[in-house]
Amino acid sequence: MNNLNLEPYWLPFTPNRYFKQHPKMVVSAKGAYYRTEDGRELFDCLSGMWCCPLGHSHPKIVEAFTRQAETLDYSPAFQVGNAVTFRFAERIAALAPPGLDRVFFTSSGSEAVDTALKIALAYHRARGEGSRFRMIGRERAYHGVGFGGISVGGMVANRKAFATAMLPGVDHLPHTWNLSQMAFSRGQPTWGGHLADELERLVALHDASSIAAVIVEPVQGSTGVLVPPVGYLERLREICTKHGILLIFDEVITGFGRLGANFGAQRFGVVPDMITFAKGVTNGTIPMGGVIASKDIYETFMHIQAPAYAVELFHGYTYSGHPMAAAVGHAALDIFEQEGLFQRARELEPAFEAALHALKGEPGVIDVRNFGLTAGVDLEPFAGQPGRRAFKVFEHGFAHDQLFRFTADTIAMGPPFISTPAELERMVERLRDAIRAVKPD
Ligand code: PXG
Ligand code: PLP
Repeated sequence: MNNLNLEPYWLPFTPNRYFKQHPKMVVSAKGAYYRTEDGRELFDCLSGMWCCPLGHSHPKIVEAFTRQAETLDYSPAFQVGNAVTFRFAERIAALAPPGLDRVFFTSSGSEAVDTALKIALAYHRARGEGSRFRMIGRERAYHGVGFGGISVGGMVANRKAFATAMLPGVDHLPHTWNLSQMAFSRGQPTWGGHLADELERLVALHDASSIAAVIVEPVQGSTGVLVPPVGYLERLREICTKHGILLIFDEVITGFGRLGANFGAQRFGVVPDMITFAKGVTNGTIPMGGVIASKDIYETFMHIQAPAYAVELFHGYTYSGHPMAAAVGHAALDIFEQEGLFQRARELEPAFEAALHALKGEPGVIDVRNFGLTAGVDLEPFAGQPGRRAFKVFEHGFAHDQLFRFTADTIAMGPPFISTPAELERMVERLRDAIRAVKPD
């Protein structure tokens, strides 16, 4: 690859100048490992970017992919259907909590979020409550990079350059992380459930009649795995119900077994009005996302005052319900089911938790959080060098056969469900080595 031209490709969410000086390249992947150019195997500590829980190149997925490509590689998304996609919607609906059983497909999580926000607006309008236009997001949320997603999102770097183009009328709940109250919590923190009452404050400020939806990740993933305090999601549900506000769970990371249940909704026992999903639905092999809406939402659209030949929702993508993605998704669901992998994720959780919390006391480790097969390890930033410490841990890991993921000075972990306890143990030990090794510039 010495003569590879690195210039034309503009990498997403990557320091392009640094990368092109110090490229990190992988050439293939199998199971829970990537192979590097120099022939080393890297353990996939974040399951790709949270999207490959079954590992890479699973033979059943390769087979489904090939068969579908030979049978029906594409079919128009609008006005035409195919059985592979209809059956896939049925299977996704069956995995969702009762009452959530209508599936709209997109190609990514960002599109899923924008779709859910648009459904919320159009739903209220169809019910004669068009005054409900406000969206409530949360600080430290990641809802993708569409204009809707960055508006309800809570990451300043993703917002500041685009401030003039945000959705109008968006407000934010406070995030729930508090170092002094919950450092080194295992599972859900016991402090912080009361922070959901901030929603009542926003309702009092804006009036319920102007609020369309609240969107939250059950566990905030991208900003370092922030686990909801005990009682928090339940309280959000109560307040939304009381005021006729739709509750959207963005389960792009937490869906499809990551929390040891079908969705976070089931693990937490809280049922939203819509769930957004992506990533694990196809094991990351083909891009796919979507929205699972309640039957009530769907039926509202089916009862609009218009003839049956009129389109009910003016929204959709060229690749909505792509048959290749649906076929691969069927194979992924088959494997999840046949190998009991959501259950396995749940079973791996205690050992994963114990190994990670044993990092307490290592240099600069100020917090460890975990839930399901997700975890965040916070490092004290090097003085005057925010983000540098975690970046160096990432580079140390790359040199020592672990593909870590970092955000600011947090290391995020989300290993494949097929990981063995020994692999999880080794991943954490390599993290320990890296944390001990890195020094300020
Ligand atoms: N919602 C949530 C909750 C997400 O985590 C998106 C929406 C957007 O999905 P797409 O498919 O448009 O990227 C996400 C994506 C990380 C990481 O390292 C997380 C995401 C993407 C890339 C990296 O935590 N989450
Ligand atoms: N831009 C142009 C010019 C298009 O014709 C289309 C779709 O037909 C799009 C954007 C949207 O693309 P997609 O449906 O893949 O989101």
